[in-house]
Amino acid sequence: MSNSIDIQVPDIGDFSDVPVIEIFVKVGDTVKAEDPLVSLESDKATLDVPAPRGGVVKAIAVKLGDKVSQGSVIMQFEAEGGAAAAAPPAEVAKPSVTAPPSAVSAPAGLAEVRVPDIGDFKDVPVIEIFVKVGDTVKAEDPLVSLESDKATMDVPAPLSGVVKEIRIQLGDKVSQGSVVLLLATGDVLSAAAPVVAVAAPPAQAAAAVGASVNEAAFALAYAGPAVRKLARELGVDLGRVSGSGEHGRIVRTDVEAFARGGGGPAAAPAPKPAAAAGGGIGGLELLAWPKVDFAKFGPVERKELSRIKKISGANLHRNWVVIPHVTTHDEADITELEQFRVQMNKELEKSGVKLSMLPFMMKAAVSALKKFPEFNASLDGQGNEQSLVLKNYWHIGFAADTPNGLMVPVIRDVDKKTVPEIAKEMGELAKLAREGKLKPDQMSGGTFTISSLGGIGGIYFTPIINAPEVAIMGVCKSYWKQHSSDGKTYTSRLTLPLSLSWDHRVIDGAAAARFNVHFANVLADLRRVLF
Ligand code: CAO
Repeated sequence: MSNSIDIQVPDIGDFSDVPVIEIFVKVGDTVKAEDPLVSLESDKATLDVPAPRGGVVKAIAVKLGDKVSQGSVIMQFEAEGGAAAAAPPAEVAKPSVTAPPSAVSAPAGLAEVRVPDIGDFKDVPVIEIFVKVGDTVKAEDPLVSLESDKATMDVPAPLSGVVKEIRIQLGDKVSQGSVVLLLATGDVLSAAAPVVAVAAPPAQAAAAVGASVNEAAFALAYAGPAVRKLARELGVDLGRVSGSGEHGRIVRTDVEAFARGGGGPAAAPAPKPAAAAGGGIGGLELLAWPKVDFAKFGPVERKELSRIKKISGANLHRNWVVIPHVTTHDEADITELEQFRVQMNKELEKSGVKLSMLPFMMKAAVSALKKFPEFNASLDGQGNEQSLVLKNYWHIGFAADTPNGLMVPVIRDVDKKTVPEIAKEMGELAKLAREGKLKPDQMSGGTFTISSLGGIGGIYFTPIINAPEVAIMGVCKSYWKQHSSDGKTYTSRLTLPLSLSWDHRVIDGAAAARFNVHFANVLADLRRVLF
């Protein structure tokens, strides 16, 4: 009897036709259960497929770039202990994130969702629970958030299903393998679960204060889970490793070469355009941060930075360092628009929708972005391979001030929505942001951001670009300004100060000035939106 078994891609959520980006083994290798076999990359996540059991690799059925889905055969193993030792059904009935995956399907049941590999962290408190019993979740929806002294991370759902029981409470301390909740799954279950997505949206990325390893850069580095694990084992600061894989992805050999003391592609040379590559920023040789005993000079209190502040801080810092920002100031005459807004608010009084200036600005932004498409774009790739991705959709983010810090919800397809529709959605998203309930997909996909301090004050400021976007419009409080077209007669006009920050790698000063003029002209006369 042959004891050869097929190794298949396990349940990988909603992903199908995902390319194989790395193969970790070769024919003849002996592997242990849970050793990574291949790495897959969708547009949302990088996942490793671990060995469901130990054995010797007899054949590899895929090559780099092949597209696979759940059930695709990737390898044949000569199984340890013969075919009779194939994954026992008992293990399959209660799959968990950390359990060795099985390619075998089993009847519907309860999945125990456990804390996945979270590096060296142990006994980390649960700081947020995003779901309740009865909620339906999709694979990769965040379930709970953990916060150590170094990092904040979300545990995503490994499978789709319905939450049956929550096994932890806020403040409970958990480690890898701790059961978080029970999930009732669909008709077909696999014991496998995707390893935590490393290409996770910023909300899932760890923000940190590093000692020898820069945790924020580590979290942002473009690498798969197996490579991250290896980097942890070897004590390699991933943020300083250059990737030799496609699009600058860091592969095993890069980490190994770096650990050996540099050389080859992993020598961590000059700072790379991390915003485009997804990698960390190396090469900044700065003085150590001043260490001051503040209490020597007077009484002090110490306050933890909020989770949002840590995450947004790491992102803002990267964007500010990597992007050559320039800010161009201008002003818009909104005298007529303000009258129209007041009038429309009277007409809409019963609808419950209240219009501020911001939804009108969103419409003006779309008009300007359509006229100047390089503002609705992102840089992709690095070096000679770098190109500009021009987007044919107009999703506008807006900075929202929340008790926990700055968040940027995104309104999709602003071009297709009316001003009251935008205002309503903005109100809902701002409320969710203030309650800390925004989901990652409500903060992703933006093509341009508006940061309005108009309700508060100020005249001009220099907003930081929300990478990978290439421009952001900052707006301050409108004020009455004396205006003259001939230097003799003056009229008072309601004036809105504008501050457009733009990425000088993509945009030139003349284009930025034209963008502002068009934006201001549209606000001065909204009929221009039609052109
Ligand atoms: N000039 C004058 N008044 C303005 C104005 C402007 N440019 N923009 C808004 N206002 C007024 C509004 O009309 C409203 O007046 P009433 O109370 O009389 O109706 C008041 O200011 C408050 O507006 P708002 O802030 O509630 O509404 P908004 O649509 O303008 O903004 C939101 C919504 C979520 C963007 C805003 O509340 C917010 O959080 N802004 C801060 C953004 C921020 O922090 N940016 C900095 C990022 S960089 O660190």
